[in-house]
Amino acid sequence: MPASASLVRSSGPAEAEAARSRFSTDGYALLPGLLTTEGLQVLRQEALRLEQDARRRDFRMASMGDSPRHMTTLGGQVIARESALVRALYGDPVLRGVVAAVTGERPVSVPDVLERHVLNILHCRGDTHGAHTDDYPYALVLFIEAHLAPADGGLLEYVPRAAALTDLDTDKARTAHHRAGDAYLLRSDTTAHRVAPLTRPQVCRTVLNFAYTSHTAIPRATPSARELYG
Ligand SMILES: O=C(O)CCC(=O)C(=O)O
Ligand SMILES: [Fe+2]
Repeated sequence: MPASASLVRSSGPAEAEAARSRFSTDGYALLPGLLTTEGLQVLRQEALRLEQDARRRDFRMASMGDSPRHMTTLGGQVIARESALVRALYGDPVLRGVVAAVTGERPVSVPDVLERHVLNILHCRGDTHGAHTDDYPYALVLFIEAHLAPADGGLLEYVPRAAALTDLDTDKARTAHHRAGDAYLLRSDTTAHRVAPLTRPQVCRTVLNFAYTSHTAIPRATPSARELYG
């Protein structure tokens, strides 16, 4: 396995400062090209291997305003067992340094392995990861496959400083487009967010979501993770 430091690019001071400032005002920060060319290649292979164990999910989530889930997922408990690479990357000091620089807090592994690192795959027209907030404060989302132009759907939609899911349908909502190799950090427990439906067939959006908590976070558990990844 390659040293995980070679998989992730650490940012320069100006870039880190821009991300920190954006995160503190909006609860969102883009980390463009966080994965190195090698990192993207290695994680792509790993995701393709892990995808074989992933499960199709099509339901509405009652605890999140009945928002839809049409996606294929693999939970952290399987990934922890099957992927030394993802386990190592989740704990990688360079990656955690990026999270600490942007959030201003030292990231701590979430206690529930199911939610620690998950794989989310959208690959059919209409696939969507509907409105929700996460159980833990920080989500670092790494883009593994993103064969998408903005018009193809799959945009992240989020509402800065608002946890009410209904705000996603107002003009308070923002959108963000990402390419393979990009990442973003989201203040995911207090920022309503969702992924817009794919509008075309033969496009694909695969992400790895790393959840982190902090020593100051108030523990909160909803049934949502077990419904989507259990
Ligand atoms: O795919 C994304 O951009 C969002 C993922 C997400 O919100 C989650 O896994 O909780
Ligand atoms: Fe989320």
